[in-house]
Amino acid sequence: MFETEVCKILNIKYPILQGGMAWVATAELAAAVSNAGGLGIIGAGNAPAEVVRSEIKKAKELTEKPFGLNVYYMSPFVEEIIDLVVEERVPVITTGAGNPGKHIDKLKRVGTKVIPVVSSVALAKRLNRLGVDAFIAEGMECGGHIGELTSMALVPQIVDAVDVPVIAAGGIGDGRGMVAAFALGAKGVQLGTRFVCAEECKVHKNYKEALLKARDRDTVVTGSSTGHPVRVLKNKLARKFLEMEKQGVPPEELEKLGTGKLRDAVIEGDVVYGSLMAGQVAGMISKIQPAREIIEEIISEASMIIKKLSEYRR
Ligand code: TUI
Repeated sequence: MFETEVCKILNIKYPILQGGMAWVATAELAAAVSNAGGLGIIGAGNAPAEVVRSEIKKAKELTEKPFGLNVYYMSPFVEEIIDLVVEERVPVITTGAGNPGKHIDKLKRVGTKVIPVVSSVALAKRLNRLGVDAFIAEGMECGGHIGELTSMALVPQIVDAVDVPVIAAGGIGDGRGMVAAFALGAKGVQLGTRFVCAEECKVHKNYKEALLKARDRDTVVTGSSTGHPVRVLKNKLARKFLEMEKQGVPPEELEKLGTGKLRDAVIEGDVVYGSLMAGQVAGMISKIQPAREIIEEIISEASMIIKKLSEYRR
């Protein structure tokens, strides 16, 4: 069930990807997702290549299945990270916050699948011509660094613009979201926030508790004025950031306010002055579960929904 082109390209059982979240998506989480039949993805974030190398090696010890690495293109270490991907023969990379165009040939030569995250049709069209393997269309319901369009509007427009499979991300928290994404033309889904609440995710317990407590309107977008909008759970840091933006504080100063705050939340458990990146689905996540259970639950919900929907045709 649900064996789509995405499964074939990535050599996985279920077309479910775990977002490659900086600081959050470690080898343990990625391996657990891959072992459960999805694609686990390590988040390189701004980490130096040697730190990322040790995560890749750990993932290889924990799983025989394919896994991915998310390469964050605003990182100062992008070139070293790409060399590392080639050296370690990482099976798949997803790329965020930039254009991976110049690395595609090099990666294809060693068989690494390249899946850019896009939030607009223009970038998708450019990368489509360079021969990427698939796209992740990321709506603004996502946590972290986001674009402007909602998944509902973005996904079908990306599907129409490219000739490789599209994976939907943003606003997907369960089997209902998966079926909705498939209705829009997606051949796979990526979830971030739900996997932060996986047992194997090693974020500080305060971060998980904040997610479990969150309600529908508890995320906000900070940084719209700096050109780097970021969705986070509301807390003192987010309120201070928004207040300073309203006062017209210059982008450089605002960027300084955000530096290191994701680490403070993930590692130190600072839920007051840390950056609690989270998607709009935070309000529908109510328990900590093993990654395998999350995946199996999503698949079984999705199959039941499709069965029910088919009754509308009678
Ligand atoms: O990258 C993400 N989400 C992220 S990165 C992140 S780490 C961070 N830490 C502190 C402050 C800010 C971020 C947290 N969440 N998503 C992938 C994504 N990429 N969404 C949108 C884009 C994107 C944006 C612009 C991709 C390409 C692009 O422009 C490239 C071009 O050439 O036009």
